[in-house]
Amino acid sequence: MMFKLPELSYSFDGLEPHIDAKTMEIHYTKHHQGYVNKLNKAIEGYSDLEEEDSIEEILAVSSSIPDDIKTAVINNGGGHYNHSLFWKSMSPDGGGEPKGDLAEALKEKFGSFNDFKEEFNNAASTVFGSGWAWLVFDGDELKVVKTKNQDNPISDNQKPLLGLDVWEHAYYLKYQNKRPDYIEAFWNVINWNEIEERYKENK
Ligand code: MN3
Repeated sequence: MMFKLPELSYSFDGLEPHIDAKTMEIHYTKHHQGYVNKLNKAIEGYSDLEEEDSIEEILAVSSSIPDDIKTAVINNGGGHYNHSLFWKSMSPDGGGEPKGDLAEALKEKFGSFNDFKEEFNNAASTVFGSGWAWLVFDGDELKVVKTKNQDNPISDNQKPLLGLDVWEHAYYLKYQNKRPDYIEAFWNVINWNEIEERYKENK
């Protein structure tokens, strides 16, 4: 199969003023599309990989990726996976706090929603250079972790529930060097319904 850009469920200006339309447009049509194109090019002719149903399956067993294309597949496949999850993690109706089981689990693990938010913000603001901050399941434990570049928790046998892109391309047009302002804005658009679903599916 050829990998494709997933459809967005909102318009480029749907997350304004928190995520600006120009950043969304470039991020989706140039950066994410670029990862998809390079991923497809990398696996061309590698029939085992071309026949995989999902990028998750490829990333989960990265030891089986041929050495000559491993870096390209991890970088661009990770880029494709991470951004696909990121777009779905945001919504024009987002923000607020999670409900139900996820809310309880966050409280149990971190003390309170605000304590979780503080730990996540700390991870996001201390990624050196380009990378991501995540809320993941590690076994049956919730954890905040960070990854470099387009690395993904799946490759560490963790299940990502929420991820924040802190590459400069994700915020520089609007926030310039002020990454903490972008991180704070993200909380206004988090699609907790989606994260709660992911929590239930992976629990
Ligand atoms: Mn990005």
